[in-house]
Amino acid sequence: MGSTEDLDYPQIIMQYSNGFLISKAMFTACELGVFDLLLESGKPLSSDAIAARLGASTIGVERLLDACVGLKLLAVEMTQEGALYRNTEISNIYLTKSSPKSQYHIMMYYSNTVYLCWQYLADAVREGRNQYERAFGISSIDPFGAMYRSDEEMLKFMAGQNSVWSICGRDVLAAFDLSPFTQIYDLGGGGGALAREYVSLYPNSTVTIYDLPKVVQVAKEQFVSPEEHQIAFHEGDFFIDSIPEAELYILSKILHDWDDDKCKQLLAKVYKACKPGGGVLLVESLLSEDKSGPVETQLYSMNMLVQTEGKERTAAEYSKLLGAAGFGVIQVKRTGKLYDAVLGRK
Ligand code: ASE
Repeated sequence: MGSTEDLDYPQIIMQYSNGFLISKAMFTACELGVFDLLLESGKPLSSDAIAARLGASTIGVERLLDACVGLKLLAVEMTQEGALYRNTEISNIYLTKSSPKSQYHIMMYYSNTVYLCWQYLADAVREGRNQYERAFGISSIDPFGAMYRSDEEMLKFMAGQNSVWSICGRDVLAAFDLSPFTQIYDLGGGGGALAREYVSLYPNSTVTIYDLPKVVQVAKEQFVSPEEHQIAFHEGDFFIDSIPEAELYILSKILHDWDDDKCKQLLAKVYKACKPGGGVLLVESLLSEDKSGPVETQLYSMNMLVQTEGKERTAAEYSKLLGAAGFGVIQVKRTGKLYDAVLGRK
């Protein structure tokens, strides 16, 4: 502790330098299906068996498995037949595709899309704008046009966003007693995982997912079953088309995509549509008032720079935007998790 060794190469600098190696090792094990195979198999497997089942090289797979053991994503036991690998409990829950709390899809989005954008972080910082042109050779005038540049990209984004709500959804929806509201619009509700959490927490409610037509189409086909009667859909662009009347509007990770002007425009439209006594629930990752943390939120804000027109904000900044649109009583609840909740009342 506190030796000159630490000063030569402090642990914190080494950890940060190696951060992307850690992410990529975990993402790659997910992508190749290591955790799915070990879950399915129900018994520990050798690197040879895993390589064969994954159709990958033994040399590569062995190295990946050992790194996962070092990262505590796998456990290894030595037997007479050699090393046998198995999932840890955390890997079973979060890294397998089929688990209800799977983070597989958000990891694939990070690994294959976010990662490419971060290649141009220096350019984003110099220019103060997103980097779709450099990263993908496409116009960045409409950030969601760029993010949804193909059906495959859109699907990856929707699945990724959905996976976040399987772990954070309940906390943000239970931050306030929303049971007085029964008619809800989830603006930009995408794949519907938050809507699903909502109707399960508040059984008397109906949630309408308002999103772009192509998003709604994919949500109906791939994410929400027609048996989920409390979830409905509305196709439109909330900046251009009208917003129907409701008691509560959810804007979950929407305002962080846009600059203050666009946020004010959208909130003013929501205020106009909102029933008296109704409200708007913002679900966002809040920065502390002096912006000194949390570090995850600061990093997300960098990501908003490379991918969108927005940024992460403080509770005071969101309150100001809500106030400018006409919303009165504004309450803030920090959940202690990644996403927080801000409620404005009309
Ligand atoms: C958006 C959310 C995300 C727009 C682009 C995004 C996420 C990744 N890229 O609204 C998920 C949240 N994660 C981060 C890093 O913000």
